[in-house]
Amino acid sequence: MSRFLVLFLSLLIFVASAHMVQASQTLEEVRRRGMLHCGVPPNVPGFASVMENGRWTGFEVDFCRALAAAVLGDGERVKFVPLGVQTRIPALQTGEVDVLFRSTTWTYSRDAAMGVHFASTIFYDGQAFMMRRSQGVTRLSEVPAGASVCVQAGTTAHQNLTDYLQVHRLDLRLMVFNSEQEMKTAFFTDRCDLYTSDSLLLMALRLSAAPNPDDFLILPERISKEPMTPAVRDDDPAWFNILRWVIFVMIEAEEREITQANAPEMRSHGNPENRRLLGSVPGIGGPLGLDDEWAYRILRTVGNYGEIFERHLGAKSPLQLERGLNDLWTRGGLLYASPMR
Ligand SMILES: N[C@@H](CCC(=O)N[C@@H](CS)C(=O)NCC(=O)O)C(=O)O
Repeated sequence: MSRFLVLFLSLLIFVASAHMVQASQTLEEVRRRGMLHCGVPPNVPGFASVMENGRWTGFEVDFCRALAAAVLGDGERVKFVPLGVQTRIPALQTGEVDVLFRSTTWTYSRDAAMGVHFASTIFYDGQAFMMRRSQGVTRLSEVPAGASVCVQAGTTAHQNLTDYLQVHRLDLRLMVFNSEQEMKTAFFTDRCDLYTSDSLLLMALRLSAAPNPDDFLILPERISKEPMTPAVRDDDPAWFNILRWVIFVMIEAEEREITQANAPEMRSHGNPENRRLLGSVPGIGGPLGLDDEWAYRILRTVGNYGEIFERHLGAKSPLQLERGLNDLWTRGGLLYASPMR
C-alpha cells in the first residue's frame, strides 16, 4: 500500500514539475523565425492602418510591437497580417498568426467553442449606428420605419442587431454584407440609410472613407458591450500568460506613472517594486520564461497604456476619444491589472 503511495506521489511530483517547466511552443516558434505574426484589421485608422511610407501604425499595432519587444527584444520584428472578419479566427486556429487583435470582441461562443483564448480586454466599446445628418434624425427611436441598415456578416454587430430589433420592435430592413468593401461602398453611395458597427470602427470609417466626415452622425445609443480583446490559441497556456502579462504591464505602468521617457530613471532609482518590474532587481522574467528586461523594453518601445491611447485615439489624435471606460480603475474606468508579484 505504502509503495503505491510513494509511486503515486512521485508521479504527482513528476507531472507537477513537468508542468511548471513547460515552455511555450508558440514562443519557441516565434523565436526560431525571429518574427511575430500579428493579426490586425486591414484599415482602421487609430487601431491599425498603413501610413504613406508603408509603416503600420495604431493602438493595436503598438500592442503587437509591445509583445515583440517582450519576447524578441525588438518591437520592429512584427509581420502585420491584415485579416477580414470571416478569416480572422481561422487564421489564428491554423497558425497563420500567433496572436489575433483585429478589433475582435471577446464573446462566450468564440471563447468557449472556437479553440481560442482571450487574454485581457484592451478597449471597451459598444455597438452604434451612423447616419447622414441630412436625414434629420438624432436618436435611434426617430429612425423612420422601413429604413435600411448595413451590417457585416460574421460580426457581433449582426447578432446584436437582430436581437435588438426584436426586443424593441423596430422595423428596420437589414442588408447583410460578406465583404467589408462592398458594405462601405453601399453606405457611401446611399444604398442603405444606417451603418452599424462598434462605435470606434464607425468613427474610424467616417474619418477615412466619408467624402465629408461632418455629413455623418453617430447616434448616441450603444446597443451592446464590445470588449475588444486579443486572443491566442487555447493549446498554449504559457503563450497565453505572456500575452496577458504584457497587457497588464502596460496598464500597471500607467498606474505607477512609469512612462516611455522616465523608465530608465525609474529603473535605476525608483522604489524596489518599480525596479523589480523594470528588471534592475532580478526576478520578473523567470515565471514567463523571459529575461528580466521584458517589461522595461515594452515601455521603452511603445510606452504605457495611457501613452498609447493618447497617441492613437486620444484628444490630440484625429479620433479625439475620451478615456471613459478605457481609463484606469483609480479614475473610474475599467482598466485594472492584477498585481505584478
Ligand atoms: N468587434 C466586432 C468587430 C467588427 C468588425 O471588425 N467589423 C468590420 C465590419 S463593420 C469592420 O469595421 N472592419 C474594419 C475594416 O474595414 O477593416 C467583432 O468582433 O465582431
